[in-house]
Amino acid sequence: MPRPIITAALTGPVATKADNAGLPGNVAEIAADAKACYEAGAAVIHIHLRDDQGNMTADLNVARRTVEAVREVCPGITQLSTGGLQFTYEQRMALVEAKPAMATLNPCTMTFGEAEFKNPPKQMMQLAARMIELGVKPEIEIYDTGHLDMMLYLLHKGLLVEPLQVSFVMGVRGGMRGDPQILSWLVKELPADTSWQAIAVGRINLPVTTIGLAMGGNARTGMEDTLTLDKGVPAESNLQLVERLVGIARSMQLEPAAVPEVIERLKLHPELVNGA
Ligand code: KMH
Ligand code: ZN
Repeated sequence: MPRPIITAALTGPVATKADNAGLPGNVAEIAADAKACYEAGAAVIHIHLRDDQGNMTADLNVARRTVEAVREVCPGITQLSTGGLQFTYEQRMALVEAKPAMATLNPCTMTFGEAEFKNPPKQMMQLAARMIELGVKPEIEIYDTGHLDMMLYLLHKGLLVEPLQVSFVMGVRGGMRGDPQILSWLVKELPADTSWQAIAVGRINLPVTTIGLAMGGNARTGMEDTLTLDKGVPAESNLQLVERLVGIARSMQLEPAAVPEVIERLKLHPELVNGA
């Protein structure tokens, strides 16, 4: 089995320090968490931005400073989210201009709990094309089975380049549930050489993550995906969640993939990993 690529999702688009005081709340705290999680085995650092006042933001200057701050403290691969629910698509698209090594690409519009997650096809395809121009590797977020067909359509149109890097996001109200049978069907439909992980939101986070690892997938954890270690037990930090996940992987004799291996496997743009 390939070594799993571990991603630490540090912040997310919803939770704040009021929900869990361990959440990083500004650029410096995000960089510090990135370093700690990298040292614990996470090769990829998935980031939703926070400004210096702790606000969620899609400010390109904050994006540039954040990518730079993470690169300064560790060689972890920066993956910026373009998925902020509260920003316009234009603001979200512009974030790739900060030239992270990776950024998310959400292929379809959907209901997202109480919110609408708008990913209009025309602009989403412009974003995919711009990512190819810049050499930013998309992390394609699949929340439902039809999103996989959209991804295959983008590949057919030349708007995605193989190898694909896919997250199956399960458990969002409005998307697919965290069902291992759905996951095994999705994995079967992937083009050869696709790298994938199962992300599960909320209560099913740990079982679905573990099933994904056991099936040969990558894995993600962090305070974007869960604020608790167990029912009623808040997670203290992103580091604690990454250490737990790395422990689960190692208990299955799966050593996390190191950054150079991830660069090679995902064909990442070397200059964007090390800083242009
Ligand atoms: N927040 C997760 C449900 C993104 O950042 O673009 C999915 C996610 C998407 O991580
Ligand atoms: Zn995210």
